[in-house]
Amino acid sequence: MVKIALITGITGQDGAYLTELLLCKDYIVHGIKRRSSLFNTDRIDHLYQDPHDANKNLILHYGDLSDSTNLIRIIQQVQPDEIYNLGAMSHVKVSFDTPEYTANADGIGTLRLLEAIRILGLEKKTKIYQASTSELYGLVQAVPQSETTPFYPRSPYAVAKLYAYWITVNYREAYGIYACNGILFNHESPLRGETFVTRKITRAVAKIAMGLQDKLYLGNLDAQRDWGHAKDYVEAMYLILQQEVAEDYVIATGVTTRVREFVRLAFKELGIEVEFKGEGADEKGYVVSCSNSDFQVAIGKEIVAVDEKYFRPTEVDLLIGDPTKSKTKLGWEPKYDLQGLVKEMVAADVDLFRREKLLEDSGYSIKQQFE
Ligand code: NDP
Ligand code: GDR
Repeated sequence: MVKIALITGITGQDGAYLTELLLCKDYIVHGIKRRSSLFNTDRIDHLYQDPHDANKNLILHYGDLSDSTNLIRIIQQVQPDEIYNLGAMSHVKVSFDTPEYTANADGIGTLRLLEAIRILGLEKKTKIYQASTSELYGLVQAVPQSETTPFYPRSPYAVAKLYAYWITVNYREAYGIYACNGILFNHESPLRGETFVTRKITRAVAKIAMGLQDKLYLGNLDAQRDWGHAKDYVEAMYLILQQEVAEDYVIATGVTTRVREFVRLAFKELGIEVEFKGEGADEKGYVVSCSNSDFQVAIGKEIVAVDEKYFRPTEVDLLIGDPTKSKTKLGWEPKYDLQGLVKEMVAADVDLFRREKLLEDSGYSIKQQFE
C-alpha cells in the first residue's frame, strides 16, 4: 500500500528535506504552502512536478494554519496516513514582535489539525507528528535536557509551542490518536533561513572572504546550542511515526557549542583565524591570520561586532540534549557532526556568493535586507 503524507510547512528547511526523504520511500506527498506575493517554493523547486501530469507524487495545496476550514478540507481530500506539522512562525526573536500571530499559527494551528482529524473521524487512520522544540526547556532547569526535564519557556514562540506540545499529548490520551512530539534541538543546513544565527554567520563568512561584506553584527555570543544537521533530524521525524506506540522523543546530538565558537569554526573553514577580544556588548572579533590565498582579509581587521538590537528580552542560555531514548528506541543516530555541518554550510554559501560576485563584477548590484 502506498502511504500518503501531508506536510505543513513544506516550503521551509525541514519541509524540503522531509519531502525528499518521503519521496525516496515512495510516499505520495501532499504539502500546504502559503499564498505569497512572490514565489516561496525555492527549497522544493527541484522536486516540482507538472500539475497536469497524471502520476505525480508531490502535490501542493494553498493553505494556512490559521484557517481551520482550509485544513479540514485539505485533510478530507487527502486522507493522509501521516501528517507532519512543521508549519510555524519559527523565529524566536520575531515572536516577541508578533506574539499573537505566533500563538495562533504555532499553538492553535496544532489544535486545528488535531480537531480536523477528530471531525473527519480519522483518529484510527491518521498519525500526526508535532514539531516541538528544545526552546520549551528555556530557562535552564537541568542539563542535559531529556524527555523528563521540566519546561520553562522564555519567548512567545516557546509558549505557543508549549500549548502545541500539551494539546498533542492530550489528544493522544483523550482520543487515542497516534500523535507524537519530536522535541528537536537546533538543526541547520544550507537551506536554513538566512536570519537564524548559523546561516547568518556562514553567509557573512563567505561574503567577508570575498569582499562583499565588511563586518558581521551579532547579538549574544555566549548562547550555547546543540546544533545538528536537518537531514539527520527529518529521519527522526519519520521514525517517530513508524513505532508501535505513540511517544515523545528528544532529538539532539548531545554536544553544545557557543555562538562565538561557531563563528570561529566557520571562518576557519576558509583559512581565516579569528580572535575575540573585549566583553559583552564591546566584544569584537579580529583577523589573526589568513592562510587561504583565494580569500585575503587584512590581518587585524575587525570583522565581528556585537549589536544589542539582536539581544532577546529573555534569552535561552544553554541547550544540550540527551538523545538516549531516541538512540535506544528509534535506533536513531546523527550522521553529521558540527564540523561536517559547518563545512557544508560554508561551502554552499561560498558557492552562492561566487555567483553574486560575478554579477557585481559585471556591474549588477544585488541588495538584500537580512536582519
Ligand atoms: P522554517 O521557518 O524554515 O519553515 C517554516 C514553515 O512554516 C515554512 O514553510 C512557512 O511558510 C510555514 N508557515 C509559517 N507560518 C505558517 C502558517 N501560518 N500556516 C502555514 N504554514 C506556515 O522552519 P524549519 O523548517 O526550521 O522548522 C520546521 C518546524 O520545526 C517549525 O515548526 C519549527 O518551529 C520547528 N523546529 C525547528 C527547529 C530548527 O532548529 N530548525 C528545532 C525545533 C523545532 P513560508 O515558507 O511561506 O514562510
Ligand atoms: P533559536 O535560533 O533562537 O535557538 O531558535 P537562532 O539561530 O535564531 O538563535 C540561536 C542563538 O544565537 C543567538 N544569537 C543570534 N541569533 C540570531 N538569530 N541572530 C543573531 O544575530 C544572533 N546573535 C546571537 C540567539 O540569541 C540565540 O541564543 C531556533 C529556531 O529554529 C526555532 O524555531 C527552534 O525551535 C529552535 O531553534 C530549537
